[in-house]
Amino acid sequence: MTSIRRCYPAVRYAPTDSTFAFHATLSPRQQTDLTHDYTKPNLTAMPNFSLEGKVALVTGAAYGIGLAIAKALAGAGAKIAFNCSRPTTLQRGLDAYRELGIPVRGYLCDVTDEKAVAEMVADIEATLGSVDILVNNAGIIKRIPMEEMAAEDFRRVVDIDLVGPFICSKAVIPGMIRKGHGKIINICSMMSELGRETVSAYAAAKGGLKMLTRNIASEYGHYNIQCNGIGPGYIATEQTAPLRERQPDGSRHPFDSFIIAKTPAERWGTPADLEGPAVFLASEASDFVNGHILYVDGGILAYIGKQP
Ligand code: NAP
Ligand code: GCO
Repeated sequence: MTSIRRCYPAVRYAPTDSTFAFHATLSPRQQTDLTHDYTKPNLTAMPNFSLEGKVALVTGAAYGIGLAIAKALAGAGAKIAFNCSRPTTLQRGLDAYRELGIPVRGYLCDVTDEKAVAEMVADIEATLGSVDILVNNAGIIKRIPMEEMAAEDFRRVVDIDLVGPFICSKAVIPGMIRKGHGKIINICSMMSELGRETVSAYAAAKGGLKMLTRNIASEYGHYNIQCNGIGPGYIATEQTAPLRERQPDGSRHPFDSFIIAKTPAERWGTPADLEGPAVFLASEASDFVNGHILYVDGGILAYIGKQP
């Protein structure tokens, strides 16, 4: 009991007269937060991971990481909307959700088009309800040595991977403020922390996305909006397929072997590896986690690398 008490500031666990006097000076939401009596821990209770009744928009969720995250949020009870920028991809996504038995609203909407994003969010509000959870997942990469890269290519990557999350977040934040809560999850990258050859634009965008995450948390935390990032390690999707292509002699791609050696888990991640972290960051269980980047990388960032 003593150790539980030590974990919380005094006003949170001591239901004394002075505590109630302190409540009176706080907003209704803060008062509600303080009603929990930490002197009586319910050892059988789980934190609330349920997303029952929540509305989630996952951008670029026709396949790959976005689809896996949307599936997990649906499994936890959320109603799902997704978008992508190409008609063939939209159809592919709609087919995938139908096969999974997940009701979904799919939109053809480029995340860089501010007007289209605003219209999509308005339609989601009118049909499913206002967005409680936004996952900024849509993204592209161009692997081009920097001295050969056209500024136009650099701008396109930054536009989709960084300006897109700004536009989508901006579109849902007013509804979250009205509702009194909201969760924004930005899909970052190893390249939010590390650089490597050929990915200058992607690294610049994903590094920027990490800081956009912290800034949204800072600017809107007092509205009970949590904005966190997930930083996937190397995940086997179509985006990374060229890095895993078998060599003509059937052996592994050198980059594939490099990643296995760089990852303490000694494997590539799968989209499913991101499901639990996404549900956690979308749920009440993470209500005091804000501006954090949760790296889901099999240990890459912790590891100095295999000794020769
Ligand atoms: P993916 O397989 O290439 O899927 C990307 C999705 O984004 C597609 O549905 C795509 O559909 C959509 N998209 C692309 N441009 C868009 C735009 N302008 N507007 C709307 N949607 C757009 O990628 P992934 O590997 O699943 O990665 C998903 C996210 O995780 C990306 O942000 C990526 O950078 C990040 N990430 C991936 C890895 C990895 O190892 N795979 C690791 C770290 C982070 P359309 O083409 O139809 O638009
Ligand atoms: C690359 C990769 C990466 C990953 C991912 C790592 O070319 O290095 O595509 O950037 O996709 O973002 O976390």
